[in-house]
Order: sequence, then C-alpha cells, then structure tokens
Amino acid sequence: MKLYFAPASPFVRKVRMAAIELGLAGNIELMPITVVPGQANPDYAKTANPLRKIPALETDDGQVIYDSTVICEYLDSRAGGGKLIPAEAERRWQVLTTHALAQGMCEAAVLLRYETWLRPEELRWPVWVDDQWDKIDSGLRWFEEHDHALAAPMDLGQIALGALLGYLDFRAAERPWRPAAPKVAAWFEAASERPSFRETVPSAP
Ligand SMILES: N[C@@H](CCC(=O)N[C@@H](CS)C(=O)NCC(=O)O)C(=O)O
Repeated sequence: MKLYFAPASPFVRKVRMAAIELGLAGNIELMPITVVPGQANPDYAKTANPLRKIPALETDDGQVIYDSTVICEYLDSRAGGGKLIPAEAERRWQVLTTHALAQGMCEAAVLLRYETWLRPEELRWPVWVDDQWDKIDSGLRWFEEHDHALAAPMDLGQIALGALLGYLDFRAAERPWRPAAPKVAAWFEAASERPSFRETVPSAP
C-alpha cells in the first residue's frame, strides 16, 4: 500500500499510528507530498483525492481511499476487524464518538495553523481564532472529565487524541495545554512510550 503523507499532519499521523498498532506499517510505503490550501495540485487531485487533502491510501489493488477515518477503518478491517474500532455495539459507538471529538479538535488545530500561518495578517479574524481554541479547550475538558475514555486498550479515539496532543506540542508549544488537563497529560506521557507514538512524532517537512 502507498500512503500520501507529510510528517507534520495529525491526520496522517493518526493513520500511521493505527497501522503500527495493527501490525500493518511494514506493508505501507510513505509517499511524501505537499498540500497547501490555495495551491492547486492537479495531479494529486486527479490521481488520488479531488479534495487535495492528505492522507490518502492507495491499496494493493490500486483503489484510493480517504479520508483518515476511512483509511483507519480499512486498516482495522484488514487486520481482522474490531481491533481499534470495537465490534461490540456499546463500545463501538463510544469509541467512534470520542474519535469524532478528537478528530474535530485536530480539524480546529489545523484550521488555526492555516489562519495564523497562511492567511495574510490583515485578513485574520481574532474571534474565529479564539473560537477554534475554545473548541480544543472544551474537548480537552471533556477528556479530562471522562478519563475512562483513556483506559486500555488503545482505540481509534485515543489514537486521534494522541495525534492532536502531539500536534499542539509541535505547533502551539507557546500555549501549554497540560496545566488544565493533568489526567490527559499523564495518559499522553505513558502512551508516548508506545512504538506507534514514538515512531510518528511530528516534524517539519
Ligand atoms: N478530514 C480529513 C482532513 C485532512 C486534512 O485536512 N489534511 C490537511 C493536512 S494536515 C490537508 O490536506 N490540507 C490541505 C488542504 O486543506 O488543502 C482527514 O481526516 O483525512
């Protein structure tokens, strides 16, 4: 399989972490690509993802799958199913919901990056920036108050949360999140020892 990839993306990291947890990383070749809003990338749009977003995964039979959540579901099913997304109904809806929360926090964090790095300064909207941070803070509060969602075994919600926290450390170190979320911080410190976390720490392209 081929994974269209950039080393800073939390969505790509989520897929790579899932692949390592599932024992599939050795079957995936990383294909570096640069995607930036506002920059056309017609080849990638045509051959991989019309939305020009990463990650996208090309399977062994040439099918292209996106987005990160669909790819993780595909990998989970390739590994036998029910591993990172439990099969049992109650747990399944819990994990998919905590995943949706962490995924939404990742989306807010990436939008913040685009707003503060890409958008011309005179066009920036501070109220919108504060609103994205509020979504992240509110999600962190939820995990802090519902730390049963962080109990073993590792699941897709926890993987997405790990990708988000690593991205905050990488892109927003000047705004520390740990003081307001000590239980989440302790979980992240322990989880960061896992190969899936250690081998995928974000870096600049
Ligand atoms: N919902 C998508 C989000 C992917 C996404 O936004 N990726 C960013 C990189 S971190 C991207 O490709 N940005 C390029 C763009 O928005 O044009 C997923 O989960 O895969």
